[in-house]
Amino acid sequence: MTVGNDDNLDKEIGQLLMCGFDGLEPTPGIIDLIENHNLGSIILFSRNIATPKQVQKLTHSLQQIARNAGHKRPLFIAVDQENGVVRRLGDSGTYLPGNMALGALGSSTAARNVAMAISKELLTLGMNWNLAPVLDVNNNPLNPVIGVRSYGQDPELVARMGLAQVEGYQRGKVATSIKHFPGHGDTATDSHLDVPVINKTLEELDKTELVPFKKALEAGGIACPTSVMVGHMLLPHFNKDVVSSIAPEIVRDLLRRRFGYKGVIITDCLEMDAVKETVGTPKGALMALQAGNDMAMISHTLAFQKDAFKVLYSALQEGQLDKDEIRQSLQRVAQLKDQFLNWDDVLQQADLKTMGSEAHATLSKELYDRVPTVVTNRKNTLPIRPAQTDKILFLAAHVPQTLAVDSEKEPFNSFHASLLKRHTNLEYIIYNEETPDLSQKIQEADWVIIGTANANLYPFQVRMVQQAQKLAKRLVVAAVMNPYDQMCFPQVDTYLVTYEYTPPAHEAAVRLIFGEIETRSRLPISIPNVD
Ligand code: NAG
Repeated sequence: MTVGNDDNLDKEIGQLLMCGFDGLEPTPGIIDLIENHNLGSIILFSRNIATPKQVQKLTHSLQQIARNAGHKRPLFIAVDQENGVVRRLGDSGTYLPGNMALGALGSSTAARNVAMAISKELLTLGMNWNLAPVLDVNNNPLNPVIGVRSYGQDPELVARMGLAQVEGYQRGKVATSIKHFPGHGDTATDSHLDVPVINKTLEELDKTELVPFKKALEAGGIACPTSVMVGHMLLPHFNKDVVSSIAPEIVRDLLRRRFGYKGVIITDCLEMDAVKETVGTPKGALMALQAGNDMAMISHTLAFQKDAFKVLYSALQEGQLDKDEIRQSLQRVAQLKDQFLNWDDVLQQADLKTMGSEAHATLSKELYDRVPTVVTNRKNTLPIRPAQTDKILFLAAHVPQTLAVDSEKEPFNSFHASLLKRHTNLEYIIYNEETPDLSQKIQEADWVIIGTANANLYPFQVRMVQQAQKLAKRLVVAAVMNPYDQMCFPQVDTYLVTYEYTPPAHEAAVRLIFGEIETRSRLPISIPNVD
């Protein structure tokens, strides 16, 4: 394999970066990085994806640009298609359950089938690397960024589901990243906004956080994840100064040496505040490679991406990067490319009929019908049987932003649409901090349905639920994000969870509310204050 000759390391180092850009077609900035800096991997977001046809054209042009610029190997084109609340394909792809919904089903076959279906859609669109699955164990109800992106709080469940999905994606010829090593689950801080501190020793991590990662890395053959993404958490027992993604104690000592991981190690996005606001993004890229990562991710800003290249070129010249290590990283990335990519395949345009195919739609319906969980039904309010003239009041929380990484912004519109299909005497009110008193409407309605989204993080919803619990004739509370909301109103009699606010998850929840289907899932987490 011809990678990493001494004299051309700076010509090759672009293979160790993953960058994103803002546009539905290649921008001058990204073209420059591919043509003049040998940028080897691109990350796409919702901003790059409008229609299947457009995105297919986009990925094809990117590959063509790389080919014409003399790249030895095709580009990796990556995306966060975690499913559930973090999905970049939008309406271009089939909705399939995200991690916690799958955790609630507990079926590794379902998890594998989801991954296989998604890998077909990704490949059709020219994306060959899914930055998934999340292997964080969500054992902190106040976690603002992982939550339903995790399969649950049981490390064994997380491992079982995660392994099935890795296998599904990779069988479908899509590379994976298990993330966010060594575990972003036990923190109440979002690394997009600040530095989460995980004050655990190795022994403690070994019991929970590391279990799924370790099991995944021990898996052989096709089920062994092709890459590990290292998150930005401060683990003072390992390194007091810098976050995990740039700490050699985590990347080189723990992941590479102790676990003996031979695949590609990539950082989480270095533009997140945990890095950007501490060491800075370009320097973060250098520190990432010095710490033992093979790849550094810079998702958004061209100026940072260009500065990172500058920093890396001069580091190579000044001997701040170990050339042997860089050569090994280049080798790992090249090997991964050879495993998944070839020019003929990436330059061919796949049949768009795969997108949202009949088979995928059937899988989606079949799985989502099993997703929602009725957690509490003390007065047997569920299923509801409203008389035609009954008034249903649907109160939906408007939360400013449910998750820094999510894709959808108004969580309840599809819930409302599903209710309306079944009952027209329905009033829909989106409520927030400022909503004037609704006691009269609540008292007058025959049925009140309240939608909450991370009520434990946005407490104005708790007040609304408590008021309705006192005043409503019959009340149903549905949590459409984290299932933990009930910890703030444990006295509520009727509580169900959907694990995500996607249209099919809402349709299934409404089917459950009206008794068209029954609960077939189990909460994959426990709710504090509730037995
Ligand atoms: C980060 C996400 C990561 C994703 C990456 C690229 C966290 C902690 N990190 O914002 O999952 O793969 O961006 O989009 O959510």
